[in-house]
Amino acid sequence: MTSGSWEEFFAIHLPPPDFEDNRSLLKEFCERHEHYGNKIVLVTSGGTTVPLEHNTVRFVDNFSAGTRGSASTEYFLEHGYAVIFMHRQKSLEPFTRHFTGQKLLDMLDIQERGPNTTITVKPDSVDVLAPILLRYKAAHAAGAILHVSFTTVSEYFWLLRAACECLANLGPRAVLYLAAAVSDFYVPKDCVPTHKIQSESGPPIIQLHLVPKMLAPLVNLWVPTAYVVSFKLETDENLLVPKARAALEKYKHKMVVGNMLQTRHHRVIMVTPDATQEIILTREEVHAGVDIESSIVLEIVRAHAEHLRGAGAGAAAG
Ligand code: 9Z3
Repeated sequence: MTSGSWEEFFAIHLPPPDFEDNRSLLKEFCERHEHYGNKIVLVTSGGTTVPLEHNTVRFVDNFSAGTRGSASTEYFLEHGYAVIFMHRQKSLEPFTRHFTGQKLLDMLDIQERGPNTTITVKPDSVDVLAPILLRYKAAHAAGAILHVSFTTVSEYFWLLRAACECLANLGPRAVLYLAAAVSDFYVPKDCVPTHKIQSESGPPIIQLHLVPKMLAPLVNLWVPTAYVVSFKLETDENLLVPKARAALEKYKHKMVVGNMLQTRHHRVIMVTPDATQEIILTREEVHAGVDIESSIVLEIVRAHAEHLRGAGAGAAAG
């Protein structure tokens, strides 16, 4: 079965209620960084949902904790990029990702002396907290990061297109790092019931439709000169490189980062039109808490610099 067109998708699915607010934030952020001649990367992160009811009790979800996107954001900031962090609500975020669960509370001490309560960071936690807090404060003080969030696949597409419209003015200075796990399937709006599906009606038959491939208009129309990196998630090793290469040939963007669900935190394959490069963390590196994203981002920063030199040469020649 073929999917409808991307134009049809936007015609049928209305923008989310907070869309105009987010669009203004994106516009202001991009204009400011464009004015200062900065590079901007759009990092998408986390999984999209497909609601099965308008008043949603059940939904289909795509797996992603948001580790890839949130960690990569920190490394892009370190390399001097301004970052639009477009993430699934409640998935991992840069900086706070280091303190999930009870970690933050375990770093604190509390003393109650009469009416005065004092909370302090435990001395051995200061060394852990301080460098992260410094980087967090610096990024926010410089206005170098913008958070926007989505939940459903339709909200994701509305935000993605809006971000691209704002990034278009930056031309080759924009990078798109599409790490979010985006559903290939959805239930079109008209087929979604208003209320909770009732079990008394028997087992529901839910037909999923194919989501239009947004990478096509994104590369060809929305940000034609940006450096676009997509991610390919597979569970069958034999499909990984062929499917990454096929995506690159079909959409003609710059890079596909392939990863397997089971090994995604210590092995990726970066596929470009003329090379395939594997990054593997050693057991020791994994044990020492090295993020594979530092190497992925470093490679992309290098490739983007090359892209900019090419664009500069093109402009001079033109
Ligand atoms: C990825 O492959 C990401 O690397 C992960 C990161 C989702 C595996 P975590 O957030 O996981 O660290 O837990 N993202 C892209 C997945 C995706 O949906 N790709 C589509 C496809 O493969 C569209 S490009 O067809």
